[in-house]
Amino acid sequence: QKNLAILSLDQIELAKILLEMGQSHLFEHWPEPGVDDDEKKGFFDQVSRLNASYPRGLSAYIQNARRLLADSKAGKNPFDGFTPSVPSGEVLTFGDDSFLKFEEAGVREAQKAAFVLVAGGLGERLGYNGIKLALPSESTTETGFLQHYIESILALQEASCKLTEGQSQTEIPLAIMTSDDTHSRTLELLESNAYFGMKPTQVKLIKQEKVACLDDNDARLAVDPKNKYRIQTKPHGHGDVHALLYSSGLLNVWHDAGLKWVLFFQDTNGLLFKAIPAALGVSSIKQYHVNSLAVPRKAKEAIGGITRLTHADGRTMVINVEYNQLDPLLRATCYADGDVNCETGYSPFPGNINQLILELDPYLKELTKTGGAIEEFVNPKYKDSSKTSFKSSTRLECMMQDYPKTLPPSARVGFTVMDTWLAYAPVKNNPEDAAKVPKGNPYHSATSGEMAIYRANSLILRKAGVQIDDPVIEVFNGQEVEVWPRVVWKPNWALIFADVKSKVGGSSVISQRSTMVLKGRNVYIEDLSLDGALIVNSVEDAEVKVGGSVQNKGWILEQVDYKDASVPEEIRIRGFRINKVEQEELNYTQPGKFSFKP
Ligand code: UGB
Repeated sequence: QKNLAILSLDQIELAKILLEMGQSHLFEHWPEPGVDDDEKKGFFDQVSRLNASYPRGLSAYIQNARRLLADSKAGKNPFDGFTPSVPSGEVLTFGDDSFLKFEEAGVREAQKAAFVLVAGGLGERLGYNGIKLALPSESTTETGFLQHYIESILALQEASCKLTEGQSQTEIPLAIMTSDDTHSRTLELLESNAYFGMKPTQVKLIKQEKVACLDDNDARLAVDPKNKYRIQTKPHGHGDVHALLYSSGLLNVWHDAGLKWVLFFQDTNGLLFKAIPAALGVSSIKQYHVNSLAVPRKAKEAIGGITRLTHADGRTMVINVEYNQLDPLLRATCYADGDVNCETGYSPFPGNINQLILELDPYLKELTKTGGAIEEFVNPKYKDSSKTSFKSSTRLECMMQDYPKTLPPSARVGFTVMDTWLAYAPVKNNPEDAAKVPKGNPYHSATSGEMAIYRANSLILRKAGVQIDDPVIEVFNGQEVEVWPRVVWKPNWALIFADVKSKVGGSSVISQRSTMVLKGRNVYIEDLSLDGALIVNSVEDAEVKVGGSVQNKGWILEQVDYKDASVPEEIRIRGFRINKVEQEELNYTQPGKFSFKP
């Protein structure tokens, strides 16, 4: 009471909310006015932020927490009354006619799209000290994930405008969700690299706030152990992205600008943009309000499973069931063996890769109702079976893929399955954990993420008629991986399969030990025989034909131990470094037509 005198009117309102919500313990230890007054004001600044950043405020958070904690204590199953079954979706095969049709439709639609990158996670599982967006996606060109994403969006923007002769907007917006853990480093990465060619106004950073931690089943907010004038906070999860897009006004801006699609994606998937055009084409042709990208999933793999849930009362939805919930749900219903592979060698439930495509208009209408609030969950670690106290404080969490849970049955919710080699190779696990992944399951490490890029590019070239040697198996950081020729191209060289086909001709051959880097829009490969390293750099207006026999000592992969602290972390976590012994490097800096044939 005595401390009220030092507070502003707004702060007094907040104090009342806290008292009404049973949070008086937060002030119990406060000394007389005059002592630590700045800290006390700082406390209310924090409470004000917590209140403003949660849909319907802090009291709603506490109420939701009480309800979810009571459900958790009672052992209530979130899937009560629901029976899971295998859903049907669009299954695409790379390179066939329908794939090409979807890709073209996707490129056409792209200029009506906005991209949203969720990058607030620190990536504890990877244990990398920097932000994941700065990590090289591969070490041949050392292109970081953010750079690759931005260059892909720019290439898409250009291709889309070209295809439709610039009928509408020409700048595809990119929103990046950051958090206190990643915000300043993401901004710095963009600023120190001139936004990787994007206009700074095209990129919007939206920062998610953490949420208050909870000490007990009454949802008493936890005092920060490091500062008695602060509430302890933890991340709320990637589901925050919906509320932030709504509250920042971005969705309205995009809607008013005539955009039609919002595409969500994660921080470390170097393959993703190979899948995006076709997936967007599916959304457009099938008129999906929600389209989730999926890949065949190995049973027990740490990615959610897309499942049809049918309730006893007739309700039905197609939704991601998170990996830790899928097995118990299946066992408790009609799949006695739980999450196991079927005769295809994969789980019958496709794997969610958290790439969502939402149609903007119905999305905005829904968020106008909900404010972007997403169904949450709580995962307290109880001290004992009485479930009355926690080992450490907990908090509510939410996931962006749970957005469809609140949609009416009339919503058109679908999914698109693509080959894993084409669409999904995230970098999530540290070398030690990756090496322990059960045999046959993906490592999801920096090593496998990089190798997957070479494999995808090699397979795409093969499909376009280039003869590519088979890979060899090598072990890096305890992980057995296929090593294909290190083929890398910039997104503006080829975005979709039709681009690749138009840029390789004749009969070309690439040996397994080769490296090929293509930087330049108009580089054409014709009758090339490559055994070594070939690097082509060319300006926009140069048209370059590369062929003939290129042979040199090439670039060699050398083993590195992840425990060797003398090696930079980015390299160590892959288990190899590239020794650039010898290469043919071609640089075309002037406009004109050129031909290279040694
Ligand atoms: N992220 C945020 O932006 N904010 C947060 O508070 C937390 C994360 P993780 P997760 O693709 O393999 C997801 O930690 O959550 C960003 C799906 O739920 O890498 O364990 C973070 O920066 C799962 O169904 O993954 O699992 C990153 O970009 C499956 O699809 C993204 O959110 C799995 O990803 C994902 O965070 C997968």
